[in-house]
Amino acid sequence: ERIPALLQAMPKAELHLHIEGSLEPERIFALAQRNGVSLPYPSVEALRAACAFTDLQSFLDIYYAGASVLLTEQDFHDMAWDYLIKAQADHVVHVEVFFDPQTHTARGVPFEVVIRGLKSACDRAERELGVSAALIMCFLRHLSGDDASRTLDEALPFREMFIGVGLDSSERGHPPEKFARVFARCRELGLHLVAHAGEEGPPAYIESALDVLRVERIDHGVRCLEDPALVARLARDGVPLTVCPLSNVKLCVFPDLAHHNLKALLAAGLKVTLNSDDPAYFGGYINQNYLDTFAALKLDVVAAYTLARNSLEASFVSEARKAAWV
Ligand code: ES4
Ligand code: ZN
Repeated sequence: ERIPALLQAMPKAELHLHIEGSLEPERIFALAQRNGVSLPYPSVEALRAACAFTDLQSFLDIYYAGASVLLTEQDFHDMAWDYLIKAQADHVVHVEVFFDPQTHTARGVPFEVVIRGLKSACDRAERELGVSAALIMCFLRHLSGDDASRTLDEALPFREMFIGVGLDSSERGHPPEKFARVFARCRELGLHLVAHAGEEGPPAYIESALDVLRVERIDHGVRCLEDPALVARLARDGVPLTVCPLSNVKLCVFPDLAHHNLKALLAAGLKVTLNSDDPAYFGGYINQNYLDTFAALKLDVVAAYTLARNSLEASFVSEARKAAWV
């Protein structure tokens, strides 16, 4: 078969990757030891066993526990560097990395420690790996809009170190409207805007992410198919969806990859991209998402090129650099 070789070798962009979700269990335990942090799991095996998720919240509980071992600038640098090495091996030429500052500042880790550690790894990847890497700061939607606004205040001295903002964490019961004011501020600052919507939440959240937050991309968005008028709008406007198939299966959005709606999303003319979300928790990095999804859905070479091209086009790099890629 030539498709797996093509999927692996194709240059691609990763646009939906939570850096805290790239912490492998072994690394979590090593950092817990190094930093004297105690974990609610006695061993790597116990942590892995706890990773039988039933929904988004059951995952987030473990994800936040895992992130609690991160304390120093070096910790954040090492985490991002580990990921960037793997991205290079998967022929990722550009990545837009999500990070969750509130998870860390709430534990007393200064914002500056988080962003300096991550940014130095991104800059190093550009120099040493030939992978371009940019940061997108995500607000936690289970917290308040005011909390997000205070986080933006803390981030302002580091404005040049990140390219955009996003919205993640528990979706149900936390509509985009909660974050209208902080996103308006971010827009004024010239930041790129994205939001998780339509992963577990209803299509109406995708609509309000577009209309109220004015985002440029939708993270996940797979539930858009429940609203044909919304699908028509997303297709007409070429709004990219950053789909994460292995994540969707692990969080029980679909029973298995064979039942994933990726094919229907593509058939509807949507600008779909494939991404890994939280690779350490969901069973694979970006190429694993491509390989397993293509095998399960029997996708062809045309789909491979379409998805890779979409990922490059949907990225926030300059149009000049895009022209050299595609
Ligand atoms: C996340 Cl899969 C997913 N959904 C929402 N928020 C998240 N944070 C990390 N992974
Ligand atoms: Zn996500």
